[in-house]
Amino acid sequence: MSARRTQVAIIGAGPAGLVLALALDRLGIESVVLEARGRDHVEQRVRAGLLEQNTVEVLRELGVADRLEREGLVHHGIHLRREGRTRHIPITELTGRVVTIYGQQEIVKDLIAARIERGGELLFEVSEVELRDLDGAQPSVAYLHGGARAELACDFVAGCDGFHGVSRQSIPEALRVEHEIVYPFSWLGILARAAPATDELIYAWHERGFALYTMRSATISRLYLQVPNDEPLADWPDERIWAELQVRLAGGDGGWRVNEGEILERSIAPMRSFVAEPLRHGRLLLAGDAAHIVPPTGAKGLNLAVNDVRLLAAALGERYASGSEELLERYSETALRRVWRAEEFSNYMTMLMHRLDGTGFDQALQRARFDYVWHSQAAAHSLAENYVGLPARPDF
Ligand code: RFL
Ligand code: PHB
Repeated sequence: MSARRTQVAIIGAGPAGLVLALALDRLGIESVVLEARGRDHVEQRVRAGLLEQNTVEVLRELGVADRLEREGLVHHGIHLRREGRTRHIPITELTGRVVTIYGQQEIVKDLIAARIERGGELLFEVSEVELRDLDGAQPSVAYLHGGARAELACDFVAGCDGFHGVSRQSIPEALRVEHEIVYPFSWLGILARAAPATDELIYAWHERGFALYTMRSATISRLYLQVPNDEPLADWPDERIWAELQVRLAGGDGGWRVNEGEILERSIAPMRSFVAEPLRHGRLLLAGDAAHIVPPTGAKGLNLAVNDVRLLAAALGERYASGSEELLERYSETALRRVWRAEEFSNYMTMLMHRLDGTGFDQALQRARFDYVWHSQAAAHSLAENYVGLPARPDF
């Protein structure tokens, strides 16, 4: 058994854990990142794609945005479509801010490369991770790596291990409150070798179900379809996926079509809203999907993870610079403010855009909300401001 020590043990090398490691490094705080999966796996995992300006600014400050700035696609608006009619939301005109399309796995590659280049520790394929003595002044993390057991003593543990990680479960149930909505639908997502037939994202409501047209580059499209929960992927051969996308995304002008191509990746993800409170238990601090999940309709999950660690790095920075734990004590409350804003917006976008099987009342409310966004500048402005992300502040 090897025994070692660091200042902050970071569990998980997703966007939250990696951004935190680089931010702490900038502040002269040492950390070790422990990741369950292999490097290839985390670098290939296809997930988010839409970054708020706040997120890009954090990555830029950390010196990891060069490739993002070369290859990312800057967008100034989105299209909402329903029954063949399209409402353009001119995000930049309304808010002065932009969003950027750049794949999460590309960010993860850039973050891992920077971590290794800067000489920080990052262990892959770590198993049997166990958090110990979180209540005391001397917590530690026990784990298995390369066939050997090890124990890492630390001052703080950052739980950045996603929704299925061990960190959140390490908070005693009696001290944890969990809020959850499980939606009665999932998203089937594909990545395809096809030039996007749209310059901006299209969110489409359709009586057969929601569809989203997004992209990764000038030659790669990313598309999503609302499907029932527990839908077998085997029921969706290529032809069915494309036919459904053509129907659901169709515009009013008959000639326009989704560009089809080789499907490079496909998966089905459930839709959930989830918040665990508080984000702090003793020396354990949760960040990102480990503490909260939003349905992807609002494109907020990765952005929230980065915002959590922006606030957490500042709080740990103050702790090591002055000994004051004031910001750390407020971390949970501060981070949860933006989390709940994003939970509200993601739920709103989800309920606005999906096919609902509920009562006629729910469907009529949905239509009323849609008409409001359609005809009101104030409603469009509110949607744009939430979508682009409210500016980052020290307390939000
Ligand atoms: P992650 O990315 O899940 O990383 C957690 C890491 O922890 C590791 N791990 C462990 N390591 C050590 N010990 C253990 N016991 C461990 N258990 C787990 C895991 O292997 C993993 O490497 O969480 P993080 O860093 O908090 O990042 C969150 C984001 O990944 C997530 O919120 C987004 O992908 C959500 N999301 C989107 N967010 C956006 O901001 N914009 C989008 O456009 C967007 N689109 C999406 C999305 C998520 C989707 N899916 C698949 C759920 C689209 C989809 C379809
Ligand atoms: C994506 O590009 O994968 C994406 C974009 C916007 C969303 C969800 C996913 O709302």
